[in-house]
Amino acid sequence: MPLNLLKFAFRSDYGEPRMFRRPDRLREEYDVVIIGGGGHGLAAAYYLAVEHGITNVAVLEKSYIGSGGTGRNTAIVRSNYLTEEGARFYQASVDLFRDLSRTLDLNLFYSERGHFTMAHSLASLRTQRWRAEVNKHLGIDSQEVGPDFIKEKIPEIDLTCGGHQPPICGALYHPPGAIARHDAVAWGYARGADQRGCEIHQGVSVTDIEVRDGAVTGVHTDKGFVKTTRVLSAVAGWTTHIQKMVGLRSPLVIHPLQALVTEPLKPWLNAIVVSASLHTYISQSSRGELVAGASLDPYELISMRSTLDFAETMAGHMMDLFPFLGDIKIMRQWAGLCDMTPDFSPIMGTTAIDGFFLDAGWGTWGFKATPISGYAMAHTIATGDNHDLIRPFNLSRFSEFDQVGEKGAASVGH
Ligand code: PYC
Repeated sequence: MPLNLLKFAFRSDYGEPRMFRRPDRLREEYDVVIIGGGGHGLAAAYYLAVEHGITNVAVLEKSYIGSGGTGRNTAIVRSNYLTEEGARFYQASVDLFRDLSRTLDLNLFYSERGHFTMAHSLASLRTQRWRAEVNKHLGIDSQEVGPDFIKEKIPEIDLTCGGHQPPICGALYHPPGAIARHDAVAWGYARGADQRGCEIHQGVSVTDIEVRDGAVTGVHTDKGFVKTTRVLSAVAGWTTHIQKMVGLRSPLVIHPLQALVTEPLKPWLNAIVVSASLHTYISQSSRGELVAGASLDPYELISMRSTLDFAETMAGHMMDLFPFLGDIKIMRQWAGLCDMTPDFSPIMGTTAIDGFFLDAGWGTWGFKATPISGYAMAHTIATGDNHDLIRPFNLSRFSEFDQVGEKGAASVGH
């Protein structure tokens, strides 16, 4: 072993640059406190600094950054949504993602693969056609394709599903569909926010939020109280816990969502394959692993345990689509928490509590929205006015009967 490496291994203080600083204590007061150090919270901090010059910002993360939904999703990025509001919003995210490695000066392994939503019935094909038409109307690259096209692009697929499932009769094809290195997105935003003066505090739990006369005045944490008049909650599966601290109600329910990766294989799958009927999505990561996920666990639960039942069902569906995977080993499986809304759209923006902002309702669709949610929430916090792109997603839509129904495009049937 080279001497320098040996010396490095035995050093007690590592001289290597860290991605971001670790401040040892909280300040007395911040202009903005962001609860949740996932991609969304960190992106909001980054854009508050970059776009609005607001740098007296604390991101409070009870665990380590990216330990929640950011590190637990299957890293799919797409904008082939069913509603105009949704498609426009997610397309703005794709636009930011495309240049994000350069923006953050960090390789995010952003890789456009083409995204197929397979239909196994005429009813499903009709939904895919509907999505394609909405997308085209907004200039988003999506089209309905037939079995020959699918087979040409993905020669390994068994369109008959081995006779175990209804055969694939067509698909929604969305060429910009991409995957990215999800942890790196969190690290990149964290580093960018930190370099501009924002503070990232890991291992700090928020225990309460102080509200006086309908306005936020501070945040209680297990490391002390901090004054602030603006709080963003960006905690996905923990939103129902935080919203109670300010007395807000929302229609969110929390379900686990499970996923797995296989052992690495030589590259063979260049597309992202989703089957809405099998509740299955599969892609191949830059490391060669197949990353696959299912629909929500069918019960409300705040727990991130994995189940054998999921692994068995998932393996079966992977083999329905790609029978030769029968000998491949599953390496890891995990679960994340999904804060589900009744209309399968997020909840974003201002609330009835002055200075309390919500970035929630990310269900199974949060990772792809990371850049634009950060951008739009930063605008909303800085100006006090909801960014145009997120106006349709305000919490008030549930009391005003103005929901944005995205169930047909939320990746897999739920
Ligand atoms: O919305 O693309 C998506 C997705 C993939 C996995 C879960 N949701």
